[in-house]
Order: sequence, then structure tokens, then C-alpha cells
Amino acid sequence: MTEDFEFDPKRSKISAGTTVRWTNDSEVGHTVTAYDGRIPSDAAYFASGGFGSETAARNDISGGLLASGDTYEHTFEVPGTYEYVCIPHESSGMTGTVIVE
Ligand SMILES: [Cu+2]
Repeated sequence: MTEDFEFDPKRSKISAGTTVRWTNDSEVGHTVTAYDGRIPSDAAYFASGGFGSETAARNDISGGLLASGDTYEHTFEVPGTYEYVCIPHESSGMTGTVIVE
């Protein structure tokens, strides 16, 4: 059983080429939104809803929401550190980190 406002695990370490799948196992909507500038400079931006930038994701929060039971996947090709956030719960500290080796 996990809390409603956190990514679990909050921090994960994976190998390049790994696909990560986030599943919303809570009853409220969440986003997975990469922070612009907090991913490797040559890495592809990622966000639930398919947005091309953090700004675009923030301008359409509902478009990025994962409902209860929804999943979002991203394949990490470029080594480095990636930080991301759930936009509606940013103030609750709902952030996560993926380290790609
Ligand atoms: Cu959230």
C-alpha cells in the first residue's frame, strides 16, 4: 500500500534502453512530467499526455492526468539523471528521479 501523493519508488536506477511504466494505483489523477532542464540535454523530453515540454504540460494539466489504473511508459535511451514531477501534487513533494546508467 503506497501513499496517494508519491511516486514509488521515488528514485530508481536503470540501464539505458529500459522502459519504465508508471501505474496510477491511487484514486486521484496524477501526471508524470519531466522537468525541463533536469534531464540530460540530449535526451528526449517526456510527459504523460505526450507533451513536448514542461511548459506545454503545465498549460494543459488535465491533458496529462493519469486516471486511477492508467499507465504511462517511457523508454530511457540516454544515460544521466532525470527528474520529474506530478504537476497537481508538486506542492506535496510528489517528485521522482530516474538515473540511467
Ligand atoms: Cu500526483
